[in-house]
This record gives sequence, structure tokens and C-alpha cells, in this order.
Amino acid sequence: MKMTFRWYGESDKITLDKIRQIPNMYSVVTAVYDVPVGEVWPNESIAALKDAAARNGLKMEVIESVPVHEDIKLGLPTRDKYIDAYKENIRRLGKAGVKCICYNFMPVFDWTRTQLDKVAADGSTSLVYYEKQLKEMNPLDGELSLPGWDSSYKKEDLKRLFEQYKAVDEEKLFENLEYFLKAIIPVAEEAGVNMAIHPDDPPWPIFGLPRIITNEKNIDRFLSLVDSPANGLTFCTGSLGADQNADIPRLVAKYAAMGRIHFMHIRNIRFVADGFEETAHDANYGSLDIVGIVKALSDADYDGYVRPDHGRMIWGEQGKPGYGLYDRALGASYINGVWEALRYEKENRNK
Ligand SMILES: [Mn+2]
Repeated sequence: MKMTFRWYGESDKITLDKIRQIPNMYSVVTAVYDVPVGEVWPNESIAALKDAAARNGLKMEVIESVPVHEDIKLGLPTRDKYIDAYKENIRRLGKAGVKCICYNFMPVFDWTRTQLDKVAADGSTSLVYYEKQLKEMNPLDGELSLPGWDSSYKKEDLKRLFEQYKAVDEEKLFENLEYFLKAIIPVAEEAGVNMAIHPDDPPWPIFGLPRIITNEKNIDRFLSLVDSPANGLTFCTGSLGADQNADIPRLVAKYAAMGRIHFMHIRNIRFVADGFEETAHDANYGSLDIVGIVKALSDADYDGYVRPDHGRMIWGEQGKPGYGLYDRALGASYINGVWEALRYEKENRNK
């Protein structure tokens, strides 16, 4: 397991000299943020991120994300030029030493929560998802904006996109994903890069838009679209785990044994009557068996990347919801601790 931490580049107020002080930190997870979706990233920008990480003793082996242009997800004739740009980004990142690229195939919106600052009993705040709040949200009224959503969309753009997606059901979205994968996976193989799709978050359709990376059956289908190790997963426990029927430790064990997990997002959530709330990473704070999840990784001798996913806001920290320093650092240390204990036990058992 290689511990990593998301870093939003030079504008991130959580700076690399802080990130490097978190024990066992191996690599940053970052991206070029100032290039529009669908365009090629300048080599200088990629090199600048890598150099900044290296100056702080950190690698830059994971990119999150290289976003997929909507025309690719929609399957429009214009998709090929965006796919060409995507391939070039994979080549450039591979040359820069990147080993894993996280991306998602969610139409229009990235992760969705209904409130970003829900106060818990201990005074911390976190992101939550309540069905009742979701029903009151209308993405087309032009007022909604959540982090994780592309704020550059204007009301008219969103209306047009929603119109276009009326022709795209789950089957069509799967077809468009297959077309994309058949084009990029050979390039990734050649570049020594593992592609790692992030599951849809939450794993069900939102605002009538289709979502497909949602459950075991669909993930099996996704992996078989191109049966190559380079066609793999970012296994996000909080995303897939929002489905109360999903047995997350079993799924981690299954896909790790297949060698198809390249990147783990570890986060805990607690189920409540109307949805779920993000909690501290510790197993006893939420509904997910985090120890069982880390054990599944250890049992598979998992050698891929892990990052603590969303943290709470604690100790008065202000910042990007889900991406403060303190609680994510606690999460990394908790995961490291569980991992070390399991490895200690396993290595001594085998002596
Ligand atoms: Mn995630």
C-alpha cells in the first residue's frame, strides 16, 4: 500500500510542506487545473507539479482526474478529437512518471451532496446526503453550485446538456464508455499507466441522468469491456458503500485479487433514515467496516495507492469542504495504523 494525499496544486492552501509531514506519505494526487476539459495539458505544467512534489520528498504517481469531455460521454461525432487529446495526456503523464490516472464517467455532475457543513454532536462539520434536501434541489434554476460540480456551466449550458442526455440511457452510456476504453486502454498499456475509473457518487441516478459505475454487476461488466489490467478501478468505499446492500470488504477482496484495483479512496459514512453522513474514518464512527476493508487489501498484499477520502472540518479549520488538512491527516494515520497492525500480524504469523 502506498499512502497518498490529494493536492490541488500551488493554489491549495494545504501546502506540500504540510502534506510531507504526515507519516508515511508517499505521493501527491494532483492534476493540471487550469486547462479546459478536453484539451492537452502542457508538459511544463505537468513538470512543475512533479518538481514541486519532488522538492518536498513526494512522488507524483497518481493523477485525479483527467476529466472526460461530455461529448465523449454523450457519444457525439466530435468525441474523437477529445479522445485524441485524452490519449496525448495519458502519454505525457506516463512520460512524467505517473502510474495511475483516476477519472469518472458521470454525466454532467461529479459527486453530489445536499449539504456541505452539517454540524455533528462533537462540533465538527461534514458533507451529507439527504433525499429530502435533494428533492428540493433543481440544477436548472441556475443558482445551484456545489464543489465537485463544474461551476463554469451556465444555466443555458446545463439546459442543453440535460436535453442531450435525454437520448442517453444506461445502455447507451455503457456503449459510449466502451468506445472510449477501446481507444485509450492500448495507449495506457503502452505508457505504463493504469486507468482507474471512480464509481458514481452516490451510486444511483441523480436528476434523471444515467449512472452506470454503481454496483458489482455493472463493475464486472465494465472490467470485461476491455479485459486488461490497465482498465481498472479507483475503489471509493464511501461511494459504493452508500448502497446499503453492497458488501464492501468482499468487493475489495474480489477486485484486489483480480489485480484491478489501482487506487483506493477510503472514507466512512453513516447511514441515516434519509440518506448518509460522512464521518471520521475510524470504523466505529460510521457504517462501513473500514478495518475489514483494509484487511481485504492486506490479505491481497495490495501494492497500489490509497488516499484518505473526504474528511470532516475540525479544530476550526476553514477550507474546501471534504478537503481540510486535519481530518484527512488523521484518516491517513488511522489507515496506516490499521495497515501496520495487520501486516505485523501477517508477517509474524508466516514466520
Ligand atoms: Mn472517492
